[in-house]
This record gives sequence, C-alpha cells and structure tokens, in this order.
Amino acid sequence: MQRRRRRSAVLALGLAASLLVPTSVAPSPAAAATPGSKKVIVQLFEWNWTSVANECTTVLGPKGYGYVQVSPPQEHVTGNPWWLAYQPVSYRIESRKGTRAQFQSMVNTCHTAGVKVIVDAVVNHMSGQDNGGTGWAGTTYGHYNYPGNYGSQDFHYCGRNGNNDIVNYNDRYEVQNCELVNLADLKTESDYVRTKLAGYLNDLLSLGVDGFRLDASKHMPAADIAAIKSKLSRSAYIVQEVIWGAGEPIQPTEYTGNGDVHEFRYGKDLARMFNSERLAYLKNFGESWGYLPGGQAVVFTDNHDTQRDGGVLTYRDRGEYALANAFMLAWPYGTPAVMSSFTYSNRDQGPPSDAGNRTLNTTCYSGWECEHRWRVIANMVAFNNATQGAAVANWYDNGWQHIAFSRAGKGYLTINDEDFAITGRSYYTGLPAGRYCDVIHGDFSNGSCSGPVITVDGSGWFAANVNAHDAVAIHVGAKLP
Ligand code: LAG
Ligand code: CA
Repeated sequence: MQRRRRRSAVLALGLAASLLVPTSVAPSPAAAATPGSKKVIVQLFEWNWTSVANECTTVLGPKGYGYVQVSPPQEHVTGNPWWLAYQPVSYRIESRKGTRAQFQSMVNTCHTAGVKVIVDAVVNHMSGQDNGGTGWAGTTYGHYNYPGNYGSQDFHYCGRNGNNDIVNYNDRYEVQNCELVNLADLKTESDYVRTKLAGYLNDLLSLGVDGFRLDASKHMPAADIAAIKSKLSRSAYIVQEVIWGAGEPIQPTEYTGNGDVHEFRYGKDLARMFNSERLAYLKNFGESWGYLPGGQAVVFTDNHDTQRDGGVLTYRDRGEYALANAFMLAWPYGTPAVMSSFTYSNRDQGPPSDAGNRTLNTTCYSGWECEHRWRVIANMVAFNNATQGAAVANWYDNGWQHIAFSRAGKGYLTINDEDFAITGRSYYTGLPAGRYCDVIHGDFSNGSCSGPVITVDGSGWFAANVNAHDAVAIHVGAKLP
C-alpha cells in the first residue's frame, strides 16, 4: 500500500513544468460565473493593499475568483517576521501592508472587479511580547495594556502551567482561557471586550469588507463568537479557524451555528492520498471521512500555518501541488480556498520588505510564488464556477492513482498520478458533444484555446492520452464555438 515516488529527473522536469506555467491573464468573459456563484477564495498571504487591489483587477476578477482573504490589517508590533500581524496593538487600520486609505481603495477596487474581501480578524488576543513598546502606527502599549482599548482587567490569567500558557489541548478551559504562545488572551465573555471587538469589525464593515476569517476561533467559546457577531452592524460572511485535533474536547462542529468553519483534515488527508496512499480512495472524499457538513466547510490544500508546519502539500511540491489543487477545485465538497505564498527558507521569515519592514509590492517572479496564477490552479477556478451545483457522476478509478469523474453535464477531470502514461483509452463524460479546451494545458479566452482541444463525441466520450503525473480537465465554460 505504501508508495514511494520514483520519478526520473527528466520526467519530473518535463511534466512538472507543464503544470507550473503561469496562466494567461487576458480577461475571459467565460471565466466569470453568474453573480453570487463564485465561491472560490484566494488567500493572498501578506500581500500589501496596493498589490491586492491590482491583483483583483488583473487576475482575480478575470479568472473568476469570488473572494480574496487578506492578512490582518490592524496595527501590530514591529519587526520583520510575518507573524507580527497576529499581535494586535490597536485597531487602527495601519500596518506594514498599508494605510487605511490604501485599504479602503483596495476594497473598492476589488468590488469593482467582482471580488469580495475577507479580512483575517485577530480577536482572541493582543500582543505576546513580554515587554511593551510602540506599535507600527505609533501606539504605545504594554503586554496587558492597550490605551484606548484594553487594560489589565480585560484579559484572562488562567493560573495554569506557571506562565498562563496553553499546554494541554485536551482541556477545554485551558485552550480557551490560557494564552496561545504567550498572546494576551482577551476576556471574550465580557460585554466590554465584545463591544470593542465588534467595534473593530464594524469599522471594517464600514469600509465595505464582506467577511471575516476569525483567527484562533477554537480559543474562544462558540457562544462568545455568537455574541460578538450579534453586535455586527450588518451581515457578513464568517469562517472560523477551528483546527481539528484527534481526541480534543473542542469540536469544529460547535462553531457551525456562527458560520463556516475550516476543515483542517482535508488538506492533510489529500496530501496523504497523493504522497503515500491512493487517489482511488478519494471517491467519497468529504463528509463520509468524518468531516464537517460540506455546506459549512472551507477547505484548502495548505494555509500559511500548515505550509510551515508540515503534513500537507505546498508550492514546493510543484506538479503534485497543482494536481491536488485541481482536484480540490473540481470536487464539490466544501468551499475551496487557494493559498498564495511568499517563498521562504525559514519559518519566521517575513515577506519581501524594505529596510523599514514595509511590505514590498508583489512581484510574482521574485520572492512570491503566486500559486493562484499557476495555469492549472487559475483555470480550475472557472471549472469550479461552471460546475456549481452539479453532482459528481461517472467516477472511474484504476484502483490506484488514476481517477476521473464528471460534474454532471458541466465538467470532467481526469488525474493520472501514476508513474506511467495512460494511453489509448477513452473517457465517458456525459457532457454535450463539442470541442472543449483542456484547461490544464491551455488558457481559454475569447472562444479560443491556447492548448490541446478535447473532442467529446455525440455519446459523451473523448479519447486522450494522459501523461504520468498529469491531468486533463474540460468544462462547459471553456467550450469552443
Ligand atoms: C493563528 N490561528 O489560530 C494564526 O493562523 C497563526 O499564524 C498565529 O500564530 C496564531 N493563531 C496566533 O494568532 C502566529 C505564529 C506564531 C507567533 C504568533 C504571534 O505561528 O509563531 O508567535 O503568530 O505572532 C510568536 C512566536 C512565539 C511567541 C509569540 C508571542 O513564534 O514564540 O510566544 O510570537 O511573542
Ligand atoms: Ca481565549
């Protein structure tokens, strides 16, 4: 059952390369779904506001992404590591990623491009450094003292482990009342704290933000999140970060009453299928694997934490990563969130920045990976849009690493993750007859395809060879006239 990858260098180079080409970014009307049906989220991790705005206009809108998730926008402690953003000092919208005016302009620009904005909201805690200091925007603070917001009475001191830190994840009280890596833990049961937090979120809503990723949700009782949510000035999309842990008392399902929840098992299991088990096992991937209800799950191959902590596929896995994302974007379980990273060689390394630690504009050829622009990933977003609501049909597998399925009447994907090519066979798609762009290898734009064209016959079949560690994908949104 264990499978060791033995790929010749030549094979790996040749095929991986074809999956890693950046997409063409020429606007393609067919890529955009009808309003409201664009579900796919892209996490532009640590991008500055100017670059996010530009990306909405030039790539995210045209490629059909529905939402961009941006990194925490509030004032934070100073320094270089990326994780400074997770140490709030005040709720001023002023950070290494840009000013309030730049943030506002980014939201407007993204909306014009048809892309909604989700903000990573840090509400469980404030900063974690033992000493106070001066924040990015000039606010002075202490570890348990944030003038204008919180004083020492607004924090938990759990009285455990000598330093109030969380050690035992099997203890509900400890996880929610002690400190996550020394971060000053807010008394989210207090009405004063809830009002302050809602004030911050409402300020973001006033800037036009569409939703929130609630950081460290597991470290707050679901009822506290519900109480904060009830203070919001209007409805907003909510996705809660609740990391599932084997045997832990706090369950992701406790949070579904508040909104969507991240399904962390998805990316780990998907990586295991690709790395050492079988793609054939993905036949019933989703709720039957014990996951959250699909309608409330947000899924991802990796995020900024899991890509650093291991056990998942990341941009470093190149072609395999592209294939895993293709599967995620074609498979109906959950709302997919695509990761977009800066490249790094150590865990703490901050994003490309200037001497003052201000984040530089994104350049996808240097320092930033821009996975969301890889042709396979970017083009499968339109596949996801075109196949909304269509069930999985016509599943095929060879028992191992070659799988195929359709989204009834709308699209078809086959992945061959064997070490050998699959040649001389046909696939039953059930799709309308016609000529379709293989969006794994070509971009569809203005009715033409820059790559191979797949012909589905009057009975719904097509013939194609699929190289080792490669795929073919077609959908009704990329059908040639
Ligand atoms: C999260 N979700 O629940 C974020 O997704 C995750 O990235 C955050 O951790 C965490 N919760 C807190 O918001 C990150 C880094 C940590 C970092 C922390 C605070 O993964 O490494 O901790 O943000 O900046 C760092 C140091 C710790 C230190 C702490 C406080 O690594 O050693 O204790 O700062 O000074
Ligand atoms: Ca807490």
